[in-house]
Amino acid sequence: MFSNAIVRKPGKSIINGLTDANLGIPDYQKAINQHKVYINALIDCGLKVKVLEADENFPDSTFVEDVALLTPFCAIITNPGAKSRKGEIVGIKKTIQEYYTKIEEIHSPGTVEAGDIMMVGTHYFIGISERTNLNGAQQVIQILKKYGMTGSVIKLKNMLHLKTGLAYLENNNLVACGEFLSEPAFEKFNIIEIPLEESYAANCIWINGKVLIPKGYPITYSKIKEAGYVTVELEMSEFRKLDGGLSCLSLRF
Ligand code: CIR
Repeated sequence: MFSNAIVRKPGKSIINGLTDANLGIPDYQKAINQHKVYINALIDCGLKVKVLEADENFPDSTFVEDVALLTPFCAIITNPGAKSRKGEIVGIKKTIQEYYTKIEEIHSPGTVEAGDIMMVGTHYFIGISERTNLNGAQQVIQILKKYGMTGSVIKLKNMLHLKTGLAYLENNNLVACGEFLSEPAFEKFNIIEIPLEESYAANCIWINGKVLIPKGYPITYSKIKEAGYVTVELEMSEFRKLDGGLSCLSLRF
């Protein structure tokens, strides 16, 4: 169960965020409105939400998930692989100090973005991607070990981040799409398969028994409902334009 979340409001500079999506430039006002609804959904899931002010220096800083990994035993400040995002760690570190006394950091040449890390109990799957390298993943695994947890790596082929195409919904249920459907490391899970045409919806989040999914993905919606979850649909159009999904917009702990 989670008790807290940290989010950061999108800034006007969101129009300059990194993207490969080809879906156009995000509309600032719409992004703000979608972000407000997102915050309310987190509150409805029982979370106390800390809302950080926008940081105009970092266009992608609303995607707070990437700059820290918050475990029950320690926090890890990452070292983003995207150059324009490296400076985001300064602001998040200050906030995390309000919640954690045990704070670890990833150092160069290691790079890690925590969108590449999926928690399954005390085990963490770490994607090796264009943003997270093996050195960074090994640093994470060493830190996890120190606190009695474990980690293992998964090599990504096409996805931006591991959780772009995966979501763990507890109870051994794993939402998976594309390259992850044939990944041997995930064979032991009950796979909820998301078809390629709805791949964006594979990034959904389990929070205290409810599952938040993006609006407009009917197959995903029915599959997750059929699996027995209370599902909440949220409009994500503006964040999708920057390759950002539901998990990216918060740190949940
Ligand atoms: C980026 O490319 O870094 C942002 N535009 C999107 C980050 C999405 N974060 C995530 O998947 N965890």
